[in-house]
Amino acid sequence: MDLAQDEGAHLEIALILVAVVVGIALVGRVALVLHARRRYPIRELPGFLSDEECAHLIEVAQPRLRQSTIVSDGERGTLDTQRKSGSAFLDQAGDRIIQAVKRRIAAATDTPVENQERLQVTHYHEGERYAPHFDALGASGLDTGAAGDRVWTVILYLNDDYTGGATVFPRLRRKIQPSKGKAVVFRNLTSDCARHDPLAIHAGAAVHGGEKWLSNQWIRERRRHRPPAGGQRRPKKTSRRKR
Ligand SMILES: O=C(O)CCC(=O)C(=O)O
Repeated sequence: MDLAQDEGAHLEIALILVAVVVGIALVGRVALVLHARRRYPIRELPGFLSDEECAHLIEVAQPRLRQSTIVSDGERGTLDTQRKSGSAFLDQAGDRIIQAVKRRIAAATDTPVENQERLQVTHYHEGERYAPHFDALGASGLDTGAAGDRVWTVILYLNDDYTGGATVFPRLRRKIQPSKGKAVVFRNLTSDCARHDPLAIHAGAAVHGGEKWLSNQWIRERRRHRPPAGGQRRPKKTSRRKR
């Protein structure tokens, strides 16, 4: 074998080794993502809301929209470039449509209505988005109080006449395509509620054309509101859950 042949053989062996290493890394990556997807199911419920319900939520929210904020370093109400949108929390008192939507969410998630926060409606203009984040408040250092943290998130898509704006779960390599009336349900906490689930990180991708409307229902570990006067009271908790 002359020198040129020798070098050629070495190059071939090196290329084969690189291909084997890259192949193993890719297969490993795919296996990890498949495992993560199996461990972390996301439910998609098409047709969860009617067109009338979607229109109603937008109509009630529109005059109440304020620039969206995030929870950061244990503080609520922080303005931050990672979340660009407008949003409004809606009261259910006296609104039969919102009450019906909340009851449906409670039934779909097998959780009490009393554990729900107020419904939030979010509106994105073209170019706006929400960078990857956790909905669990403990993940941002907030003291979550007696109701505990946000166990579940239910996203409701209120329109779909825009481009871009998918909901993305980067660690699952999963993109949820919004469609009007669809609900998406995912869990924010580990099964023992001790901390946030790292797979729950998600984002609202930038809207490329048009405007995007959605609603968030966050569901806490325990009830949030006092029962009406004369109603049954739960015994007071004496110890806080570790988080
Ligand atoms: O815009 C989206 O698709 C996701 C919204 C979201 O994650 C949120 O509002 O917390």
